[in-house]
Amino acid sequence: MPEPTRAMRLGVAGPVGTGKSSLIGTLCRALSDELRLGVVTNDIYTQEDAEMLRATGVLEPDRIRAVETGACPHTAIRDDITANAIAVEDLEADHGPLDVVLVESGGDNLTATFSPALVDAQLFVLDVAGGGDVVRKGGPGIARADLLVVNKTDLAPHVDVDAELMVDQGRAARDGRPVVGLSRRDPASVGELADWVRRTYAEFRRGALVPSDPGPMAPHSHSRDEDALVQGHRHA
Ligand SMILES: Nc1nc2c(ncn2[C@@H]2O[C@H](COP(=O)(O)OP(=O)(O)OP(=O)(O)O)[C@@H](O)[C@H]2O)c(=O)[nH]1
Ligand SMILES: [Mg+2]
Repeated sequence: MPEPTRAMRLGVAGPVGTGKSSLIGTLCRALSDELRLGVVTNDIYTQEDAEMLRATGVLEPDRIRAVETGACPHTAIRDDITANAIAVEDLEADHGPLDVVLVESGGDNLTATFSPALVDAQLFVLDVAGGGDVVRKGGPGIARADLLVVNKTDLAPHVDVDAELMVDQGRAARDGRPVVGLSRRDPASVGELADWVRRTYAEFRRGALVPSDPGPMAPHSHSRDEDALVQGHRHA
C-alpha cells in the first residue's frame, strides 16, 4: 500500500458522558509537542464540545472544528459522512499538513460506530460509572473497535465497580484486541493510551493500517414520529 500523505483520522465514539471530549483533551496535551493535531467534534444541536475543548487551551482554537449533526449521531459518522469529511479536509487545508485529526462522535448508546470511509482507526469509550456490566452488554464498538477504553477508573471505588474486572471482561469480549483502563488522573494509563496512538500512527504512516469496520448498529426505530422527523430520517 502506498504511504498516505494526509492526516490519520482517529474516531472517538461511546455513550453520552463517558469522557470522549476529556480523552481528546488529554491526548492533545500528551501528544501536541510531537504530532500536529486537529479535532472535529460532533454534537446534535450545539457546538458545546468544541467550545469546551477550545476553552482548555490544548490546541489553537481554530484547529478544533464543530459539526452540528442535527440528527442522531450515527447519521453523521456512518450513514452520510459528508459534513465530517468536509470538516477534516477544511482543517487540513487551513492548518495542514497535520498528522492526526481526532473526530469525536456525538454521545450515543452502545451501537454507534464510525464508517471506515471516515476514520482510519477508532476507539470506543466506556466508563466505570456507567456500571460494571456494560462491557458484557456488548455491541460492535465494544467487541471490534480498534481500542476499547474503560474510562474514569479513579471513580471505580465510589461507584462499587471493579475496574480491573471490567478491563478483563473487555479483553475477553474482543478476541485479543487491545483494552486500556484510563483515568486522566493516572499518568501511567494516559501514557498507555498515548503509546497506542503513537503505534497506530506509525502503522498508518507506513501504509500498513487497514481501516476495519466494527460493524453496523443494530436496526432500530425512533419511538415517536415527530422524533424521526426532527432527526430528519427514519429507520426500517
Ligand atoms: N473522575 C473522572 N472524571 C472524568 C474523567 N474523564 C472525564 N471525566 C468527567 O466526565 C464528565 C463527562 O466528560 P466529557 O469528556 O464531557 O464526556 P463526553 O463523552 O465527551 O460527553 P458527551 O460528548 O456529552 O457525550 C465530565 O464531568 C468530566 O470531567 C476521568 O478520567 N476521571
Ligand atoms: Mg463530548
